[in-house]
Amino acid sequence: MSVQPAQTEKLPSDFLWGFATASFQIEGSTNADGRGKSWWDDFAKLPGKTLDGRDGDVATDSYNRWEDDLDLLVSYGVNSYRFSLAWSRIVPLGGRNDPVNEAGIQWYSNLIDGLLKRGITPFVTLYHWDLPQALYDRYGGWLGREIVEDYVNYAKICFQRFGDRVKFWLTHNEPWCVSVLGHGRGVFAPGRSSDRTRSPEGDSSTEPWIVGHNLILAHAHACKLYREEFKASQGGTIGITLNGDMALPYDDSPENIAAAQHALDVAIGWFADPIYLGDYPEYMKEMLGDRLPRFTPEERAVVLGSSEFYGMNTYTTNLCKAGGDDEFQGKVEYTFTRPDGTQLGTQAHCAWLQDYPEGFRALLNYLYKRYSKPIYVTENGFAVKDENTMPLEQALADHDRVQYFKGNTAAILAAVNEDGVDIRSYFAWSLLDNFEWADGYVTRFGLTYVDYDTQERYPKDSAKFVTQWFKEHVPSAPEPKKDQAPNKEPEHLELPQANGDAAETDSATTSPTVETADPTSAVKRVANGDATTTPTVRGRRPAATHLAH
Ligand code: PNW
Repeated sequence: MSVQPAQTEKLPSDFLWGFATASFQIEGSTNADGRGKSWWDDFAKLPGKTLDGRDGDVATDSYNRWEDDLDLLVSYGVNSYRFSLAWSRIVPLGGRNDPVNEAGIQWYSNLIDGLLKRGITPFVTLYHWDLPQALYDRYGGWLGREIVEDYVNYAKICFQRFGDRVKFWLTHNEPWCVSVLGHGRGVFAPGRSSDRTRSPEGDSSTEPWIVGHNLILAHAHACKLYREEFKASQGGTIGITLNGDMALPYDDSPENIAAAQHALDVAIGWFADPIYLGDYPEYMKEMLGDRLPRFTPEERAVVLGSSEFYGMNTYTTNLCKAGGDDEFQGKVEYTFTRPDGTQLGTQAHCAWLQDYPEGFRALLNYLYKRYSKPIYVTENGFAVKDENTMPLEQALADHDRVQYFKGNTAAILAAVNEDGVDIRSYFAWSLLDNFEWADGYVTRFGLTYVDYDTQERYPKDSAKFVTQWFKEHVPSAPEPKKDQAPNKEPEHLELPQANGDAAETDSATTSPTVETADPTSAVKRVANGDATTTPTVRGRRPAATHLAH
């Protein structure tokens, strides 16, 4: 009798995997074909704003080399590619009464056709941080409520012009970063902060919360529009993607257990709770009082349920101690050093990132339990320490990045097959080394090395690992039998069900809390599948529940 390979060792055959990029980080050609300025264009040129003093004018030159980049994707064997549209290429001045730039639309249209021709599913972000400069000059960008209408107008153009071919939409990338890094810490465009050594204007105590509110409303209204006017005919799905790293208590003390939950509330719950559960977390209301805007009943009705899935960008895990006055971390201190003095994982080039796959698995479980939505992992990656100063050969042998992806792909597999988490995509950040925002080109996140003098691309060992891993773990979709294949128009391609088929948890509106103190024990219990029994979901075992109750 032949033994079939165990199903549990695989991901579903419709699992999307590939690499992610963002327009400003790769395109360059900032003056080409009628593109308007984005607020990153000039910000990056201000002295001291990027580590190496370099800007995004050339980046990886992908505006010119897009076909080579698509061929690179083919060589990696991906079935999907996540990229973003530059708002200021499509509406150069950004606003709802401003002209549309056909040349910009054409460029993205060619890119989308190029992907489809190669059998690669486009996964498109509408806003990955490159706001048209004109909207900042006009009313302060995300600080002005008018942005909601302008964003929805831009989104509508994208649905109209690309929605016949694009079936996966992300409204915003990482609104926490736009709010906090752009308007609180002042390290990303537009660089606003109360710190007058950093910025001549800004109020870090109020502006990030206003910006966050407007980002949520813009997201929600774009989703509403998509569902009312496009979804039925185009058959796609739409959601937001949030950054957020696992937060584990530093030790067993009740205040540190609470601190880990507070960290999650501010990093993730700030955006996810209104969108999936209906309101800001209680902890944020307490912490901020009337500095936190409130949703009117009308707003709440648009916001709640706006995102059809959970878009997840995650990089690391933090150990949390109560204390400090940093509101952007929920008045919680982060460390990678355990009580016994050991490090949580391997240190990356950037201070905020260590490798800890157990945390990734725990976060997948936490999010699935708390928000009850299918999860699309839209970013995950690692920057090897000092890679920028290594000779090419050495940089290509990126052992630490390979280890990172080994751990996190295993975590995905276990979360799907052992924990029952409904995960539908994995995009490694990033296809290429690229413009890493305030880090300039110093920090390299690519699985492909870019020589910035020649723009040559060289696959790193990590690209080879990821490619091979997904080849082995995503079964190619079975060819439909002729007599069973319905006659489908492209716009009725079968899509993963985005609505209402996630775990039916009994606690969708309660607040699960991080319940355990010793991070390793929390994670071991996840790994051991030591979960409370809940009804089986979609034929898979239920999500582990002990990080959430
Ligand atoms: C994400 N942090 O940004 C972005 O979506 C990408 O554009 C970026 O290149 C990538 O991660 C790597 O940094 C982040 O400070 C930027 O915690 C900063 C942080 C997290 C994510």
